[in-house]
Amino acid sequence: MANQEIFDKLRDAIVNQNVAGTAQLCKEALASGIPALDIITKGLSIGMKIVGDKFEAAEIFLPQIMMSGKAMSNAMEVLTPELEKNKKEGEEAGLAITFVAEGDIHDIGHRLVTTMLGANGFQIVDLGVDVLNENVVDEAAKHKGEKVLLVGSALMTTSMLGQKDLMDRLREENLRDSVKCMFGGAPVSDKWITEIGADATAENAAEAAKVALEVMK
Ligand code: B12
Repeated sequence: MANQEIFDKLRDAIVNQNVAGTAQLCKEALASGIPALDIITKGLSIGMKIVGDKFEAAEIFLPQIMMSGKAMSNAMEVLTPELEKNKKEGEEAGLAITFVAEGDIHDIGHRLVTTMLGANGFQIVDLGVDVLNENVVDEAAKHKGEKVLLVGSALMTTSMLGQKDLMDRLREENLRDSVKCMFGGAPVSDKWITEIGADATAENAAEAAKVALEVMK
């Protein structure tokens, strides 16, 4: 089967909420030599984008997105160990404190970004989802003096606004100069990053790892 056909099948498995079958398709794609990152970016993520568009157009509803999300999570269980196989040993890029913004439980992209940073030599502290800014600030304070990158995800326009508050708190606590700040997720733009005085963003997990290494140099 041509690779494009495989990517289309992966995309459709997500769109059709194929909870049991998506992980199996990933195993088959890996067995046919397709890299895990291509399976995600050229297949599964395109399916998730379609699901989001259909939700916005009220063609599908929350139970359906939950099933697609479950299919994606199952797929990530198969793919994460593959992404970690290419881990760059011995390269200490610094410590990445990763988290999803307060009020936001979308964790698929967050987990992907966290995995890619780990695979690129970062040590990881993963604070999880729906994280209060005060907890992020506390964690940053704990590691003052180390090379620290804050890595925040927000998938909703509402939760993204909390990133400004986080930047303000870091300044108030005199921690701004001891950490780099990278934020991402669909609503985050370069303009927003400049507006709140953060350091960087990136469109996807692979880019996030590249940009993170650059920022920490
Ligand atoms: C799956 C999903 C869900 C699942 C989440 C499952 C899970 N475990 O994560 C469930 C069903 C739980 C859900 C719930 C809700 N959702 Co929802 N959801 C989605 C959906 C369809 C896909 C998100 C996803 O996983 N994409 C796939 C991953 C791989 O991509 P990603 O997250 O964008 O991450 C990539 C990049 O953004 C980037 N990135 C991510 N993080 C970071 C961080 C850094 C630092 C960097 C550099 C890059 C980066 O790299 C990632 C990998 O390449 C989106 C639609 C969309 N197009 O995004 C809506 C969407 C985000 N949801 C939405 C909404 C409204 C909700 C609900 C409020 C619905 C409701 N009425 O209850 C709730 C909110 C729950 C909450 N409090 O958080 C809206 C948000 C609208 C807005 N602009 O505010 C969206 C956009 C749908 C829409 N079009 O309306 N959702």
